[in-house]
Amino acid sequence: MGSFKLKMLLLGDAAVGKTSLIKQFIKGSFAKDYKMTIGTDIFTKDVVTNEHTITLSIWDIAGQERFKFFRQSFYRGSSGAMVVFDLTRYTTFNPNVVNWLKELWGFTGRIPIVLIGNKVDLADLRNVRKADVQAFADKIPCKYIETSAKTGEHVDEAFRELAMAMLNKMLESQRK
Ligand code: G3D
Ligand code: MG
Repeated sequence: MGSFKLKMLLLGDAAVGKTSLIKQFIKGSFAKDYKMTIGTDIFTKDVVTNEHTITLSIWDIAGQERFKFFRQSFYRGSSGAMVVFDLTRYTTFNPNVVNWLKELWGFTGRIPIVLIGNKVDLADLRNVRKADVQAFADKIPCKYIETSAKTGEHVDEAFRELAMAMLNKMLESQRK
């Protein structure tokens, strides 16, 4: 049984649902810290597996989506990221997911990501085809999950998936 503390980020355009996803995931059980200087909220939650406890330090870009200048210290030391887009607004997926990925990996190298199509509950307003996103995710490659921060659908799974990917990558690099 091991305990690990890992930093993860939520990236994506304004209003795609990053903060809502975090709030849905952590519900009552959170500690929140605010880094005023860099405009970032930090939340903490444990993910428990059969073998390990992973304490996630979850960094929310918190309204600084347009200010690249602030983001160097945001990215530093992170082990993984959720890249979130809004299923009702196509440009938040294409081209903007690629832009977020380039910026992220430019700072961190190729850390694990999970791609999130959020607001799946708004079925009538949907503007992005699942097959198109899946084809994109297969190329990267990364896991693609459709969530609703409103109903909670697949939200826990998304965070667990990323936590496991980050842990596996860390354990792998320790073995080398
Ligand atoms: P951000 O942190 O990425 O900027 P927010 O996004 O979490 O602030 O969410 C932006 C708006 O989208 C919010 O609406 C929020 O309630 C809504 N939203 C987030 N996720 C979902 C979802 O899965 N389904 C639906 N239907 N709405 C969602 P308001 O009106 O408060 O600005
Ligand atoms: Mg936000």
